[in-house]
This record gives sequence, structure tokens and C-alpha cells, in this order.
Amino acid sequence: MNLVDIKAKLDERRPGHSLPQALYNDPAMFDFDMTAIYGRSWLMAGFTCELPETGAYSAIKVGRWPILLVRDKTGTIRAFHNSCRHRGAMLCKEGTGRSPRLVCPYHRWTYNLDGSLLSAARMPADFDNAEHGLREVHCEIVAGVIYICLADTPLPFEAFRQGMEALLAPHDLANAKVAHTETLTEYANWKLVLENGRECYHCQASHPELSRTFPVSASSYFEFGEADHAAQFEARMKDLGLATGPVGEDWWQAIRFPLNPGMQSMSMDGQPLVARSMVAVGDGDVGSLRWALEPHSFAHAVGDHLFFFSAMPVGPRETLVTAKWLVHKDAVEGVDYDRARLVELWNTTNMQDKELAENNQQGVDSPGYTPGPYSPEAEVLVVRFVDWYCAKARDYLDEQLAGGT
Ligand code: 3BY
Ligand code: FES
Ligand code: FE
Repeated sequence: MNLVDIKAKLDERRPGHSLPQALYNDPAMFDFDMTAIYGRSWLMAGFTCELPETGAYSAIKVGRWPILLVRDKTGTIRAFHNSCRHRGAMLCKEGTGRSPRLVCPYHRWTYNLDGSLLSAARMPADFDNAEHGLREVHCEIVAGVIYICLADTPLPFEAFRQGMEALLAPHDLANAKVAHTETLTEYANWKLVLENGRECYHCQASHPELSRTFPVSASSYFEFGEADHAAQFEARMKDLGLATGPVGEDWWQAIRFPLNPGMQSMSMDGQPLVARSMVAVGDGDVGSLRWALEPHSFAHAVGDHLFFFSAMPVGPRETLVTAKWLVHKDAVEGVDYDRARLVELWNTTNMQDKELAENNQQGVDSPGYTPGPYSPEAEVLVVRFVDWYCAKARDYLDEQLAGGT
């Protein structure tokens, strides 16, 4: 498909319905979605605690694009395209590390931590280091979380910063550590992975473990109406000085919501998973602070840990899911928490979701696939995601096709 074909498919879409087949499986959609969506949105890229000191770096991928997060000499975290200005080699392999300078493994061009080129051997006298610094990517920090945007002109960020700062600050992520990271390949288009991740219509049947603690059938998803339990939660959070929201714009949303009655944490049995709380106030149960960014992520911050989920396309029908678990930095593995127990609930859930998304892809590939209606009540956040996706895709197409075909 070319851009005109993609536009025609978007025009074909029935509001409130799943997308036309080609948008989920045409090979051209991979490059399109990377450029039009992932290349132009704010993305959750990691946590400041992963880069604790000067020279610490984290090399990640946005889809197949390598990005480098670095803490420079002034303590500022910066993001760069992880591509050498000589002939483009990746400066750092995926993962975290620490280095006083960034040295390209190919011909040893050497960069300062602020991205400027320090030295390049055997270049002519008129070669100008100043013109060959690393290409910087927009990077913002909010309450210990790193966000990046690859667009030249990113979308406004300030409302997000203000909304999130107030909600997340009490979780003290500056004093957290990543206790575990897991990656998982799902053989499904990223939009199917995300649609699945944006609803709990399937949770009761497919996630019996998650359903113990997670309010899987709250009306309109996280809205509890006049339920006593929710009113008590609101009052308790107010006493603790913890904001609950909800806040958001089209591309993000955040709310602190109560877990199921009697549940203290998101765990297999509702019991805390970590002896050391991340939140200074209260008795450990602060519900869950959920926030989500279109197109790729959600996170749940409960009293004793934080769970982070990100999905990136790596092919037309292939999506890489990254999951991270954060705990207080002083929590000692084997003493304050058991790593296997910490990750059990979400690993179980993610494996169940992998199966659902892969099954969905195969059915969507069928010649009998016809876009079907979402439940406005149970799939409200899927509708939001798909509407956002279509609007964003259209913005890009309008720009590209302006005055043309
Ligand atoms: O977006 C969320 O919060 C999640 C977690 C469980 C299922 N999914 C709807
Ligand atoms: Fe980096 Fe040559 S590609 S020094
Ligand atoms: Fe699920």
C-alpha cells in the first residue's frame, strides 16, 4: 500500500469498529506506523534510576531505531540517535552501561556526554568537529520517568508534566531501582497488542490471576460510580494527601484507582510483594496509579512496586513487549522481596495476552475478517486508542499528501 491506499483504508473505517484488515497486516503499515506514529509521539523510554551517575547510559530501541539515553556531566539526562556521525555505526549496544565518553566501536570517533564530537582521527584540516555532534532527541523527565520524542517539533508536554508530577511524585522514583526487566515477542501487529492492552473485557475469562486484585469489570474502566468501596478509597487518599485524578489529554491518561476490596498490592494473592514501601504515607495500600501513553505504554504504581509495559513494532506482525518492575532502592532481593514472586502476576498476564494477540492476528488475517463493533462500555479505552491512532495517521497523511495526489 502507498499513502493514498492507507488514506482510503482510514476512510473506510467505521467509527466504533475495529480497523480494516490491511491496517493490521499490510507490510507497508510497519514503516508507516513507525514514521507517522512512533516517530512523532512522546514515548516512555525508561527511568532516571537506570542512569544513576554521570556517564551512565541506556541504549534502547524505538521499533528498530536505536536511541541512546545518557546522563551528562551536569547531571542532565539527554537522548540521542544512537548512530555515529561518521558512517552511522551504533555507539552502544542495547543495554545499560557507564562510560566517561562515547566512543564509536568502528573508527573510534569520540563524543562527549553532551553529544558533541571530541575527536576524530585522520580527518582533514578543514574538518569541523562542531558540525558532527550526535543528533539529539527531545527528552523530558517527570517524577523519575524519562520521556522522549523523535519529532522535530514535539507535541506540547506541559499539561502532561503537571498532571503526572502531582500524581507520581509520592512514589519517589528517584529512590527506586529496576528489580527486573523482561522482553517478549508477540507475533501480532502492535495495534492488536495495544488494543488488547487497553481493555479488560477479556480479563475475567483470560486473566484469573489478575482478576483477583484488578477491578476488571469496573464500569467504563476505572470508573466506579457511587460504589462505597470507591468513595472510601477517595476519602482515604485525600487524608493521605495523594491525588487521584483522573487527568489526561488525547494521548495520555492517568488515574489512581482502588484495587479490589481487601487487596494491598497487584500480586497473585493481593498481599504485598516487597517489604519496603515506595510511598512514605499510608499503610502500603494506595490503590494503583495507572498512567498510559498512546501509542505504546501503561504503568501501574502500587504501594510496594511499579510495573511498566511498553510495546514497540519490530515488523508488520511482530511486536516487542518490554516489562519492568521497580522497587525501592533499599529493598534487598531475597530479603525484602523474592524476584520470582515479584514478577509472577504480570509475567503470567503478559503470556496470556501474547496468546490472545497472536490468536487475534490469525483471525484478522482471515478472508472472512470483517471489522466488528467495540463495546462502548467495556472497550472505551480501545475506542480512544483507535480514534487517536486514526487522527494521528490522518494528520501525517494530510501533511504528506498536501496539494498532491
Ligand atoms: O491498561 C491496563 O491497565 C491493563 C492492565 C491489565 C489489562 N489492561 C487493561
Ligand atoms: Fe563511527 Fe566510523 S562509524 S567512527
Ligand atoms: Fe490482558
